Amino acid sequence: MFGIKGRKWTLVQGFILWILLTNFMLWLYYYSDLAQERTCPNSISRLRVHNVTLPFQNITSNKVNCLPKVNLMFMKTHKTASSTILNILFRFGQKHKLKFAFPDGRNDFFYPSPFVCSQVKDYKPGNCFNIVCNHMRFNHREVAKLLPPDAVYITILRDPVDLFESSFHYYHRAVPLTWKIKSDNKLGAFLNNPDAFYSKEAFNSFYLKNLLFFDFGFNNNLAEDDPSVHTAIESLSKRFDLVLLAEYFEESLILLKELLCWTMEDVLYFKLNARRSSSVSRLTPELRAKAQKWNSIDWKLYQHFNVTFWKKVDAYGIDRMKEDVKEMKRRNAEMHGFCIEGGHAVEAHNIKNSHFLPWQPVGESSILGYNINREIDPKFKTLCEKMLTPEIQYLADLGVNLWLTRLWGWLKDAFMSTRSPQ
Ligand SMILES: *[C@@H]1O[C@H](CO)[C@@H](O)[C@H](O)[C@H]1NC(C)=O
Ligand SMILES: *[C@@H]1O[C@H](CO)[C@@H](O)[C@H](O)[C@H]1NC(C)=O
Ligand SMILES: CC(=O)N[C@H]1CO[C@H](CO)[C@@H](O)[C@@H]1O
Repeated sequence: MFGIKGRKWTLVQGFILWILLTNFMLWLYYYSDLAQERTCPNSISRLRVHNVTLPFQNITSNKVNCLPKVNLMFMKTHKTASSTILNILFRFGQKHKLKFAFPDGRNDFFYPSPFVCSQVKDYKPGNCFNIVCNHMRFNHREVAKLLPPDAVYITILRDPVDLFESSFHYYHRAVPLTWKIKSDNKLGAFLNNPDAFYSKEAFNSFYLKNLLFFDFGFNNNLAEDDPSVHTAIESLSKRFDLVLLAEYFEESLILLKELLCWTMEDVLYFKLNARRSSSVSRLTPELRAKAQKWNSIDWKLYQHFNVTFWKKVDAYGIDRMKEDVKEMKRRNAEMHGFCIEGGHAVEAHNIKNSHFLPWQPVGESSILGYNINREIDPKFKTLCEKMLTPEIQYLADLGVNLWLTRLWGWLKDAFMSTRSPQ
C-alpha cells in the first residue's frame, strides 16, 4: 500500500516539476524572443529627441508641446516621387545629426532580395538607428530590429497606371522577355498581349506587374481576389502611420509635417528625378484600362490608401489644408527663385556641374536636373545645394560607399548608352 502511495506521490511531484520547468522554458523563450524583437529601447530615441529639440523650441507649430519625431522608416517605393522625399529625409537627418541605416557599396538594400539587417552597413545585432529610407523589399520583422518601437512608418504610392508606364519606360530593357517586342510602341504592344511578354519566373519581371505590392514584400502574381491580397493590405494599413500619394504631393507633405511635428522649411522640395515630358507615353483610355487591369493588386492597394488619405485630410481640416498647401507652394516657388538658374529643370546634357546630374536610366538620358544659381544669398546657399543634390551624390556626401552603383553606372554609360535625343 505504502509503496504504491509513495510512487504516486513521486509521480505527482515529477508532474509538478515538469509543469514548472516547461513554464519556465516558455517564459525564457518568450522573453528572449521579445528581447530579440525589441533591440532598440525608446529611451535611446528620447535621448536623441532631447538633443535635437533645442533648435526647434522657437519654431511655431500647430500643436502645443509636440516634439519633432526623429525615428522613422520610409519605405521607398519605385517610380513614385520617392527620391524627392528621400532628399527631405537626408536634409533633416543631416541637420540634426541623426543616425541612418545605410546600405553598403550601393544605394539600395540588395533589392529585390527581401530586407535583412545584415545588409546595413557595419551592422551588429543591437545597433539602433533613427532613419531607414533606402530602397528595399520591405520586411517588417527585420526593419523593426533597427528602430525604436516608437518609430513612425511612412511610405508613398502613386496611381498604378502611371507607375506602370514609368516603370516600363525605366526598366523594360532590364527585363529580357520584352526584348522581343518589335513594335515602336512597346508599351502598347505589351499591354495588348501581356502574357506573350511576361512570365512570373523571368528575370526582373516584377518591374512589370504590381511593382508596389512586390516592393512591400508580397507576391505580385497573386490573383486580385486572392484572400491574401486583402490580408496584406490590412497588415500594411496597421503597419504604416501615413501613406503619402504622389498625385497629392503637397497635401502629403503637409500631413507628414504635422505627423512628425517638423517645420515647413524641413519639407520644402524641388521635384527630383522628373522625366522629360516627351519621354512619357500618353496612354489612350483603352490602354489605361488595360494597365489598370494588369496591375489590379496595386490598383486595389492604391484605392484603399486613397480613401484613408482623404480621411486624414478631412481630419486635418480641408480649409486649413488649402491654406497650408498655398503657403508651401509659395515657399517652394521662392526657393526656386533663390536657388535655380532660370527657375526650372533642364535636360541632363545641359547640367553644368556633375554634382547635380541625376542618375539616368539604361540606354538614354531622360531624367531632368537643375543648374544652381551662380549667385545665391549666403543665407540660402547651403539649403539650395542640399535641395538640389540628387540621391546618389547625397548618399556619397553622407559617407556611403557606392562602389557597386558606380561600377554599374560606368558599365551602363560605356556599353549601353544610345545617343540620347538632344
Ligand atoms: C527664441 O525664443 C526666445 C524667448 O522665447 C527669444 O528670446 C529668442 O530671441 C528666440 N530666438 C529666435 C532665434 O527666434
Ligand atoms: C481618390 O479619392 C478622391 C477623393 O475621394 C477621388 O476624387 C479620386 O478619384 C480617387 N482617385 C482614384 C484614382 O481612385
Ligand atoms: C549636440 C548635443 O547637444 N549633444 C548632446 C546630446 O546628449 C548627450 C547626452 O545627454 C550630450 O553629452 C551631448 O553633448
